[in-house]
Amino acid sequence: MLSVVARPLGLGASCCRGSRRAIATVISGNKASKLVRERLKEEVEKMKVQFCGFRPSLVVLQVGDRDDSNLYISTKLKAAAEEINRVLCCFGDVLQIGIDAKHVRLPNSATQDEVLHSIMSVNENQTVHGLIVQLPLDTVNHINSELVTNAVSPEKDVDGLSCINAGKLSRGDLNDCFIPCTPNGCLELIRQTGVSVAGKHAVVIGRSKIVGAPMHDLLLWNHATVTTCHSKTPDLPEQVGRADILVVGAGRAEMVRGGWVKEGAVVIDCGINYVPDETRASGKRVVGDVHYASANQRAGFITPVPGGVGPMTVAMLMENTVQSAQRFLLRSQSHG
Ligand code: NAP
Ligand code: LUD
Repeated sequence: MLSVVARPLGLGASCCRGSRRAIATVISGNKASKLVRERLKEEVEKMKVQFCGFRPSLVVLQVGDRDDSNLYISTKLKAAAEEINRVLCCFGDVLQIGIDAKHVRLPNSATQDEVLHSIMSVNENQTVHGLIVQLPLDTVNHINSELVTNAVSPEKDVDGLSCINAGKLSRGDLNDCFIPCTPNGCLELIRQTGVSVAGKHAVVIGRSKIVGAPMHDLLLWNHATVTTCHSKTPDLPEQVGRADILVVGAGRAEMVRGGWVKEGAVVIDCGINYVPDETRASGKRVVGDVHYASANQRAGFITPVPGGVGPMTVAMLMENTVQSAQRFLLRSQSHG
């Protein structure tokens, strides 16, 4: 069995050895996501046998051609696709689950009506179980992204971004909604530490619809006491210092300094920020919202960037798609 934490549990919590501090245990999103994807592969194989070749199906709708969206979408498609021939497989160690994933790309000149029309046609297609609209929309027109996200049928909204699913999550109806992939991935990483959420003080930085707000709800309904911080929070270091569990999704490169972090805390860094780096061929590198080198001197557990939350977002999209297909099968059975 793969361990997703880089040191045995129990050694993870920060402790002092003489005057030298122990560094935090790294929670590997790469390893945790592999475990999830392996489990899903088995579930999809079972569905295929039991329901005569049935396969969960996902559509990823993109408007425009942003480089970052292209990268994230290609990771999602690779994780989903059925492995036809292991020898011909060119996706390195990407483990493929057997979800039938389709990428629909509209040009950046597409109008709001055209985007809505595409969504409606996927909503009506009974062979598709999951639909996501990759954000942000890259468009030359004015498109209301709230309207677009809410046009996705709640039964196919495997991103969990429609107001129906978000409302259910905020009320604690966790078993009757799709939980947004990034917060769900963060919770899974927290679980991997062995630290229980119930009764802990959790601090979330950010209140976006895709990360901060659903993370707050998910931690709350897993019985943490939650403080959510944002750009108008006047005493961010103080708030961070109270966190047993800290989840950061601010989009500010290395903003959270190690000195703010409570000793032994679980630190989950959602940030994906590209900073200039002349030592790299690409001229840039990716860093999180947490200053890793100083935070890992105080945290008990910490996620790296890359290789932390990002891969879990992808794994949780696969999980929601398989769940949606299972619900679809249950509904069709109960309708005779
Ligand atoms: P967003 O929509 O820009 O929201 C950022 C949030 O952070 C806002 O609520 C904002 O407050 C708050 N914030 C900004 N600056 C702050 C500051 N100085 N102090 C305290 N709060 C501050 O971004 P997002 O979509 O949530 O994404 C956040 C980060 O996570 C980005 O780096 C993004 O790339 C990354 N991300 C990663 C994944 C993944 O899978 N790893 C998934 C999604 C996002 P206000 O509300 O007051 O403006
Ligand atoms: N929109 C997302 N927009 C952006 N990182 C992702 C993401 C994979 N509707 C909708 O997929 O869930 C979404 N739904 N998002 N994101 C960000 C957000 C969306 C971010 C990172 C990764 C998906 C990922 O695989 C890798 C890592 O962190 O190790 C590589 C990072 C790198 O650039 O090197």
